[in-house]
Amino acid sequence: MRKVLTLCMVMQDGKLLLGMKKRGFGMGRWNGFGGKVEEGESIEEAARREVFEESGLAARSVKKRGLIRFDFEDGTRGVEVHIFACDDFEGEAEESEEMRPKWFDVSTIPIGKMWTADALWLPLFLSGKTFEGDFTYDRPSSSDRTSVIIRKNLVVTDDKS
Ligand code: 6OG
Repeated sequence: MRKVLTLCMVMQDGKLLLGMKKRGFGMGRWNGFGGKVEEGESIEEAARREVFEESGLAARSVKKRGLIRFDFEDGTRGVEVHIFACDDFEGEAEESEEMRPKWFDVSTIPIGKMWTADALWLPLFLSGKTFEGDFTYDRPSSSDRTSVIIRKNLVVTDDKS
């Protein structure tokens, strides 16, 4: 079974809060905040809990924006990442054991130091769309090596334009 994970992109005044992952899966990359859904909690509750644990921000509400399944050709177990937006929160972002948070202008997002597929779905996210996709990477990213996309599929699920 795939691991079910959350990923929450926190936005305020046109800026995006990212965290530099200090340990574990995706270490050395900037990313949104999130982690595993625990037993007895909904995916949305997990998203809010992880934002608080990793950034210190108390999310009053989050909105579901995307679902992406990631697989790895090297045999690393695949993950199902539920992507949320949050612009309704309290507190100031603070460094945690797992993440060093920083606000970025949308024009200076460090896309070269994020997971490779983020360059494809983040523009959809930033333009307010919802989306679903499947990506296969060769293997997980590390601080000095970016994952390579072997297969990809990404669709907008609410195109009202
Ligand atoms: P922990 O294992 O540290 O949670 N995550 C990914 N994020 C992006 N942008 N791309 C991926 O492609 C990802 N795979 C996992 C989900 C891991 C955190 O990293 C996210 C979680 O927020 C493979 O608890």
